[in-house]
Amino acid sequence: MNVETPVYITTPLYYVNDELHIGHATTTLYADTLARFWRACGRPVLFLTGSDEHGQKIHKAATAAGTTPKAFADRIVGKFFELWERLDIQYDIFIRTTDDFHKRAVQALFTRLRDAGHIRKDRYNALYCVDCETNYTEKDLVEGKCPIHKTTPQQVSEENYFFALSRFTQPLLEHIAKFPDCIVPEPRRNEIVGKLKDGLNDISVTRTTFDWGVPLPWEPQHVIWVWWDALVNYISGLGWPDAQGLPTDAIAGRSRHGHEPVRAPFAHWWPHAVHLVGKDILWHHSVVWWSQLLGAGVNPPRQVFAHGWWQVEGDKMSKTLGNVIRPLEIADKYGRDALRWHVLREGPAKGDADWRQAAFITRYNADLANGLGNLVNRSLTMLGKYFAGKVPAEVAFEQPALERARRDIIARVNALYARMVAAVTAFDLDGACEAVFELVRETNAFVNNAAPFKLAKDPARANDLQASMHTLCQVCFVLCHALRAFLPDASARIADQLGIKAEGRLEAVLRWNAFAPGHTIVGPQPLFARLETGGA
Ligand code: ME8
Repeated sequence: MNVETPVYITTPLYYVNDELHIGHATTTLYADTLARFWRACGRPVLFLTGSDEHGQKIHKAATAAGTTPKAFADRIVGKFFELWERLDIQYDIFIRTTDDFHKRAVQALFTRLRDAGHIRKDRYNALYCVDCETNYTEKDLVEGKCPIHKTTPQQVSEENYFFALSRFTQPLLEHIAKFPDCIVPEPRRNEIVGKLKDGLNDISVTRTTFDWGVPLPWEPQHVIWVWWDALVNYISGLGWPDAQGLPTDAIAGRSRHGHEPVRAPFAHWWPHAVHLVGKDILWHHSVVWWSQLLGAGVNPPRQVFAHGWWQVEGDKMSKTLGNVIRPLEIADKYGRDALRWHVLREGPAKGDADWRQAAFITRYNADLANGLGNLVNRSLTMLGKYFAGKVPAEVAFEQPALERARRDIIARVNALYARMVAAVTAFDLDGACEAVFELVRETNAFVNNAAPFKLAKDPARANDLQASMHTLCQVCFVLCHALRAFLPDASARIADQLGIKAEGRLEAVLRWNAFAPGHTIVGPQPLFARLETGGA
């Protein structure tokens, strides 16, 4: 991976019909971790998220709440902002589909598609699931019900505008053949290819039965289908159709990365776009979206990564079952790093996953309390005791077995950067975490074997004590940097204890001896308190 190549990372725009749950937080945490990791590598990153505010689903929720869709959206979006702030999600752009610049881009895209001859008027007879905001054919239904929501779809018959989706079957198959990693992981690509081979039907892309949406420029009694509108955010957020990019004042104040995004030309980011989505909306993000783009003469994004779904203790997560996991409740109780860690390590990146409280506690105790927390704490405590908190100079062990163990640790540290980059490039965030935790476990075993607390009692072993403590200092330093994207709070706290700043390119700091001898640390503070097993 060339870290000079920019990357434009996006999450779905979540619907504002309800508050967000762990599923939404998962996609966003994956995106935030990718963004932080690549930034730490020095790669130019643009991270976009936002809210999907139009369509029947929002209209219905607002009506039920006795308010207007816009007032309803404003209220729920406020909760999105609060959630992302409290989880410290560092996006550059938060886009709302009710933003004027977005609506103009949707209209411009639609007009282009009409001008290119891909739009026609026709009668629309369909089965529409409001929860998916998607129409189905009889064949798609399972026992007459929506395959995702298991509800009976509406029968709809209107005269609408249609998009000639069927024309794009072949171009899409060719695109996927040419860029095999454009849909990852591979089984998801195969699903899409399989469906494409069955052929595509044209789709209805406007509605006249309600008005909460972007009006068609030439026939405003039609509103544009909510998906057709929402997907455009990925380019409207870059200022499209203006090739110069989004004016910085368009989303003033809506950035959490400490600065307003710099205006960059569309061509700077778009070829490097990576959409993160759940498997439920992969179809929309590949087939529907890419056809829209191809029809308008814009290239598809670089990649779509589609993860699986969370279940909860073996059941579907649903309000009816009362088992919805709320990310803030977890973060408030255990800390946001603990939440993030569980998502990264046990989450549905490769397939579906099950959120289990017992697994949460086990993972937390093993990795965070007994693994990382214990290692850093005992290392820094011993450094304080034996070297007055000062990083000692490097010496080799006199004892051969310990010297071999030290050399293994050095090799692991020096290989870490390349391993992490390879894992993150493959969206294997769990693999990147595991690479770091192999170092944690190996070093904890090293502490037990070298036993600096015993060496300290024997003046003849002063050299080996120094070798042990030099090793532990280097490892703590490397862990602090390696975890910047994965456990940001713990990383910052380790940095405070070490008396360093968690900054600088990872390639330069994930190296043996990057922690200078002679530096005096601040001192240890507990990182993660152990949780009682079985305790809530
Ligand atoms: O689909 N497990 O928004 P949405 C894991 N507005 N991830 C889950 C999940 C679960 N149980 N439930 C939801 C929409 N997600 C559209 C998107 S984009 C232009 C428009 C996550 O609020 C996952 O990312 O229904 C899924 O794709 C997304 O939330 C759906 O969010």
